[in-house]
Amino acid sequence: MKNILEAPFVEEMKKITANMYRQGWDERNGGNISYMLDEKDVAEYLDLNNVIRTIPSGFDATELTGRIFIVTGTGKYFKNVQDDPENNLGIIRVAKDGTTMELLWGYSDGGRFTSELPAHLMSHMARLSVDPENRIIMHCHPTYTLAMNYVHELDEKKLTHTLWETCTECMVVFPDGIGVLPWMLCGTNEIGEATAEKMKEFRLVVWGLHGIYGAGKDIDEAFGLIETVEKAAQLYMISAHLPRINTISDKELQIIAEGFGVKYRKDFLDL
Ligand code: 2HA
Ligand code: ZN
Repeated sequence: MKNILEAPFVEEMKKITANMYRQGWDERNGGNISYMLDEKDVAEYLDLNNVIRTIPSGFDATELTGRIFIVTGTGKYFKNVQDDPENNLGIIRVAKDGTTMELLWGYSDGGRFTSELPAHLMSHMARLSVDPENRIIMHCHPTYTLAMNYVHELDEKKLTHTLWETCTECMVVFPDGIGVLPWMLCGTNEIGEATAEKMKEFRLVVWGLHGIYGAGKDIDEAFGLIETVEKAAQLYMISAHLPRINTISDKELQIIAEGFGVKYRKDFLDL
């Protein structure tokens, strides 16, 4: 059996949590990531018959029975993952009943997965239903995106449009737009269900006055989506109070979409 601390998926989780912490998006225990793994990859590092303990999740994820995820721990700090992955991360498998998680590795101080597991697993189900390649759900509190939540309407079309017209690359990176939820209590099955509903349509979902969710086939895709939104939100926040002289027009947004051959939300433009 190979050393789990050298597994590429553990390495990836260490690198991305450290990077996101450095961006200032994951203060204290803010943010969480879940990454669906291939059973055969995990089997090189762990005995899949050795369940350390079982942890009830409080919601039904029967569709994901047998699926294995590496997930950040509740109350754990992104900044600490790199130095102590075994305590701050866990590898869990969805048990047959769909509501129990089998711990295969990690959470070594007796901890458990993020309180946002309902939003994560329900979002995995939603994304897999439209994109079988999806592997990552990522949540964080990017500074400018969040600042924008206080000064911009929390409307999917308006928020997407403002970001699209702020930065040429936005239309290319998230032509499918951004879903938006109003402020809701986090850590609940309700916000999980609402997030998953949006995830059927969007890879990005803003949690109003809280943060953002990104989804993707790998860490680069999920991170790249959030990073691009955050860059555009930063440009918006440092320029929105100044007189606007130039902007990318809807016609130009259409030209970008057609030039790059991306399928975009035409209903989010006013042509
Ligand atoms: O896990 O970010 O949404 C801490 C959070 C809750
Ligand atoms: Zn959060």
